[in-house]
Amino acid sequence: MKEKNELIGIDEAETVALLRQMTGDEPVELSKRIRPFTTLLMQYRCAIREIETKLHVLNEEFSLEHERNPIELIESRVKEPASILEKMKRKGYELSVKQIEEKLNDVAGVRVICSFVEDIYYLASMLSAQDDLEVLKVKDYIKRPKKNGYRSLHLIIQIPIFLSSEKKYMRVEVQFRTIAMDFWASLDHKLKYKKNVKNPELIVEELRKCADTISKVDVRMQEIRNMIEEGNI
Ligand code: 0O2
Repeated sequence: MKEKNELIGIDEAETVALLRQMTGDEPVELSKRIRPFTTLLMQYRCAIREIETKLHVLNEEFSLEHERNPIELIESRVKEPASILEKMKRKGYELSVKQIEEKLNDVAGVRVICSFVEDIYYLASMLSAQDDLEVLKVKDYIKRPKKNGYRSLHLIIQIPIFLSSEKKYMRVEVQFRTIAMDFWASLDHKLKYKKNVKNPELIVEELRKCADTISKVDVRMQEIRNMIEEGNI
């Protein structure tokens, strides 16, 4: 029976068969060769679980104290093998498991969709303050949006996972954004795949304008919430 490794989302037998077709190597050899890669992906999956648990704890505690959830949704993924290989090639890195681990920050990704902009900074600072992890890099695309209008707060976090025979530090990219920022980013992502767009500059400019409008709505929503909490309305 064909077994799919649900945890890492890779069908190992299928991958081996594909590689065999491409290289003509024996399945046993190939299976041995891809094992370090599938092991690495499993470890990233475990690191994601650690981060998710921390976020759920913060969400539970906050909702008990404030009677609302700061987190709307958490979406996690381990980057697809094809995207990993594409990024390694694009950046000109040597293709090896060691280099993937050393060079890429976003093999493990956690996206936290928040209700309000203030919730993003609250959660990010609570998470960053935890003493079993280290924040390696912060990219604040909310305070400094990308030229195309993209907004999110990105943290590269290093967190330990406890395996049967070792403690290993893994990197996870955590993206925080509001529902509105997520709405924009997912449409932007879809539109990027559209081919033969006649006037790409115009589309880029229109998308940037939409991002600015959405950002104003986020600010207004935050103000309304503050008014309600202060009892002014
Ligand atoms: P996917 O499908 O989400 O994995 P780095 O070398 O990692 O420091 P990089 O990769 O340019 O440099 O990092 P950056 O700028 O922090 O962006 C990484 C991720 O942020 C992207 O991952 C997207 O998820 C998101 N992102 C960044 N810019 C944009 C944008 O303009 N539009 C949208 N929709 N998302 C964006 P991937 O690997 O591109 O894709």
